[in-house]
Amino acid sequence: MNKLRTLLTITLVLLLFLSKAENGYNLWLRYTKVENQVLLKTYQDATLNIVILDNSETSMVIKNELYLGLRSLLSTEPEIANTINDQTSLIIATLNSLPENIKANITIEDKTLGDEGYFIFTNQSENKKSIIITGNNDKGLLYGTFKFLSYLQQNQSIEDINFTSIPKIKHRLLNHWDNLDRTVERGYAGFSIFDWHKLPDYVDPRYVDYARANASIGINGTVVTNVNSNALILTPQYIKKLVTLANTFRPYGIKVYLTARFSAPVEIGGLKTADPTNNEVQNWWNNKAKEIYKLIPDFGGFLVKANSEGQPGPQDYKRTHAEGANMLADAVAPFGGIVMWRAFVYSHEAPDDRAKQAYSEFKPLDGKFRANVIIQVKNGAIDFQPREPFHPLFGATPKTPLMMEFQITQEYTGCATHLFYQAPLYKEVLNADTYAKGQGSTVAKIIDGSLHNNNISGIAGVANIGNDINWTGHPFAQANWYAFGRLAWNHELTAEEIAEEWLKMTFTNDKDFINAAKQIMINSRENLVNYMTPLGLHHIMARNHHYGPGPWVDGGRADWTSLYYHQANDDGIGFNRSSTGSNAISQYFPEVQDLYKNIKTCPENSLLWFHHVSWDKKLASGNSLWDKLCYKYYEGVDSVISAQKQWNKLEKYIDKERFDHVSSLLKIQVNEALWWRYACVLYFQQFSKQPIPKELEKPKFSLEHYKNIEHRFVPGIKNE
Ligand code: GCV
Repeated sequence: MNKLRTLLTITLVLLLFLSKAENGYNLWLRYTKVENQVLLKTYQDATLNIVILDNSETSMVIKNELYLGLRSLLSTEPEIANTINDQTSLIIATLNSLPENIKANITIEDKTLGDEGYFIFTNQSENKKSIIITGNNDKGLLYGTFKFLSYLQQNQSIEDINFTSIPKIKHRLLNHWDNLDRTVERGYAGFSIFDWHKLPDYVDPRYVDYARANASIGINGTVVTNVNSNALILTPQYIKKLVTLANTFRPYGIKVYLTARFSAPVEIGGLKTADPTNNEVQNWWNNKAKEIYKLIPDFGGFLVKANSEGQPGPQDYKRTHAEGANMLADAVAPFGGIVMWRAFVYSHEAPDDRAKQAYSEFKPLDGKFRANVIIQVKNGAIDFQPREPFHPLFGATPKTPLMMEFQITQEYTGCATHLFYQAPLYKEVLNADTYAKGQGSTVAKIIDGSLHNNNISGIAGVANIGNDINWTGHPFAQANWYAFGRLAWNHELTAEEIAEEWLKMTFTNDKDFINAAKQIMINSRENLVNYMTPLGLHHIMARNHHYGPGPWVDGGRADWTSLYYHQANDDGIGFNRSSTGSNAISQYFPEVQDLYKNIKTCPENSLLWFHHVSWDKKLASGNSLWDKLCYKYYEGVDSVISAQKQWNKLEKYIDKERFDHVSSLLKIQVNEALWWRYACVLYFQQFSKQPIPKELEKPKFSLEHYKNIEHRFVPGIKNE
């Protein structure tokens, strides 16, 4: 308790110091003074009397956050007490500890709030109005407190506030692809924030701010190690280090999870096999689980990447993914742990279309997993592309819960130099209709467990966090972390609502700024698709680091080349996944097949994902495919240039540091969008053998020039 108190104090001091410079460290928790604050107007007193009727570690966190938030937002010192008196204007208490006279005014059934939900309302008793934040337990109070603060940050009216919120998804996790040496696979914001070398004794105050940020958006779990995992993390030395992280995050409602290397019993356990049907192997994992839970009683469980991209797995012993997952599930089940088993499996030795392989592997295993296993599925069947149709596994396994894996970090979408707001992408997938149980069977309803009545549900986002001062490299990349958390809590929110909240709390409440910046964010997704991979193109990025265009990438593993995906030749371009091609389309329910199967009616934005289309084919818009492809690449660049112009008009509204930072990155983005456009148009022109429409600007350089642009030491991969 004392240690935590000291840590919180250090954090407070650090925050006050850091908040002087607008370097982005404070994320959306800036808590700058809000003029004409409605709270003060409503309560008409300069002092806020707050009572927190709880004594847990989480309550201490709540107290600190309120103090930090209110004293900056309102420029007034809040008084925080343990007993209610006439002056009390804000009461934070669990339903159990609320005084009876207040409880009597609550109509909502307490049990409907679940473990994490909260209820904020205005209580009127004896001429005195007060705001009550309540829930079944202290986690709900914490989430409610952050919500309350966000009302103030956004200067929203809290007059007669009455707001209930319950998360729709149970496990809301970040996945860190962070290595123990602090490099971050596909990370573009510096090194890992987890300093394993100095753990367990040095508790970086940044861990607390990380936990605050996550708690403020409802994230309740973190997998702190890379899915390409290192068995070392399961040794006693590292488990001890993990204890410090677990203890630091616990008051914020965040559980820690680990990735489990399937071959660990051999690598660190001295066994000769990791075969999941072997008794010694099972015992090894059972004992490992016991060892972890003894030190971390609320340890969340394991995330596993098996038999994928060279990772070991049950298939090394001719066992199925279900046999592998169940062994680990049995080890953690007595302690309430879960296993998140990834469906990201494909092999270049398999003759089939990569897009089909996960479904082919997992669909037959439906119903064969233990109750505490959840299959983690990427949003699309290839790999986090700027646009992919939803993964065909969604809806296909009624007896097996599936969780979503989104990528927050921008591996294929401009690393940390492109302004790319991902909520529109996330929403497109969540809202997609799988037709698994007729119309309205959205992906969202599958992952929240409501469609198939699963008792476990989850969503994961591959983190974009590093030790850069602003956490995410690009200032706007913070919005993707924020949006992920908000949608994990409530997938019904719109991309616009989330952008607006984030902008207000991160920059300013000025309406003109919000409207303009929101437009830039919302448009950024389609702009990026247009200048990178329009009309359903995919995976045509540079080899390995995936930074910049590489439609010419060939050689080595076929399914890691661009030629495999775009299939451009003299006849046309695109991957034929219809019944005359790989027939990947057959993995979807009939209504979805109907949408995509016909080249004439397939939505243009997914055309080349499903069809090989001739260059001269007239599209619905009236253009030939070749002309349309060119127009799209040009439109993408033009829209980024106009976003840049819009941004440049916003200088007067915000601080110079962050304005300049974004301006410089937009310059890079414009140049890189041009690089993408010319490289792709010139490359594909070799096959179309047609001129670029004459009204479009001609490329300044030859294709060779673009092919020769080489980037060394791109972050996020092992560089040589
Ligand atoms: C962690 C892609 C990425 C890899 C990543 C893999 C995965 O292939 O390029 O870096 O590995 O996805 O999700 O496992």
